Amino acid sequence: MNFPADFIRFLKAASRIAVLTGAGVSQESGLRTFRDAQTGLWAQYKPEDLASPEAFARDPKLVWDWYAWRREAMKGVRPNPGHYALVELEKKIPQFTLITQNVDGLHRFAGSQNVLELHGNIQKVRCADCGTFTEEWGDDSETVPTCEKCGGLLRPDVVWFGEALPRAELEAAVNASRACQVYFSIGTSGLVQPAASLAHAARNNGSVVVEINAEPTPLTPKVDFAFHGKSGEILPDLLKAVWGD
Ligand code: BV8
Ligand code: ZN
Repeated sequence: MNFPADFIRFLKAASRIAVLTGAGVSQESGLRTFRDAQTGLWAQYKPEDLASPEAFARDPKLVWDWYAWRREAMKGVRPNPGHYALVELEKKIPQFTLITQNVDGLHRFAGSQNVLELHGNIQKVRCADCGTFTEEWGDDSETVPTCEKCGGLLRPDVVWFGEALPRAELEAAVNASRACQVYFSIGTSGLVQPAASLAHAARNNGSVVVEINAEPTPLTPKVDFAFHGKSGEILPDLLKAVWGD
């Protein structure tokens, strides 16, 4: 991939960079993206219909099983070159904030340090009533495991549609987007709020906005630079073009 000279100059001079990633950066690790069709038993369901408090209230077992299936599908899944390129980028930039919508934990697994998980983490489980986190739970296939402390139902520690994002992470993400010199939107369709609005906070603060995505999105017409292709290929190319490694 060739990068424009002014883009390379911006990056070389940048000391404050914010990055928002979505499911697209995990696609080359073998994880289907949020809007890819679901497979097998789950093909009949739309993720948005399962990832909600209403769905969990209506049929907790169905929702619990869906997350158990997704956790199972993640076993053996490893970060790809795109994740590792972001680890390298963080080492080069004094103030680097990695904001992710992904719940797969692959950025931390790859070695990224300053990661804001806006939508939680699918590997973590908490009590729906008292909020107590738990590392292990019964695997009774008939019922949803319950909290040892209060008997409440356990649930994945992710943000469902209609639920508020974790305040500290969202605040840090907004501040990073407002303060950065360069903002990257990588592997996200830019449809989910409020994550999608971070790019506008960056634009309003005069940041250079860059999109790296397999296909155009509603953000594409508003960015300064758009690179369409696989993030697992473009990001390593970018590191090479700007820093030679
Ligand atoms: C909230 C965790 C309020 C769960 C997720 C109407 C208008 C505007 C907004 C709304 C509306 N109605 C409702 C809302 C709000 C709603 C929302 O935004 N809905 C959308 C769908 C319209 N938002 C919420 O409900 C949020 N909460 O607003 O609360 C509130 C406030 C105070 C108090 C109470 C309530 C909560 C949103 C969080 C939902 N949880 N995940 C789980 O995972 O099970 S979101 C889910 O979608 C995933 O986290 C995912 O990351 C996220 C976004 O999807 P993407 O990451 O973008 O993935 P997608 O598949 O869409 O795109 C992938 C892209 O990658 C594609 O473009 C593809 O081309 C590209 N790609 C593929 N391969 C590659 C690639 N790119 C590069 N390289 C590749 N190899
Ligand atoms: Zn409890």
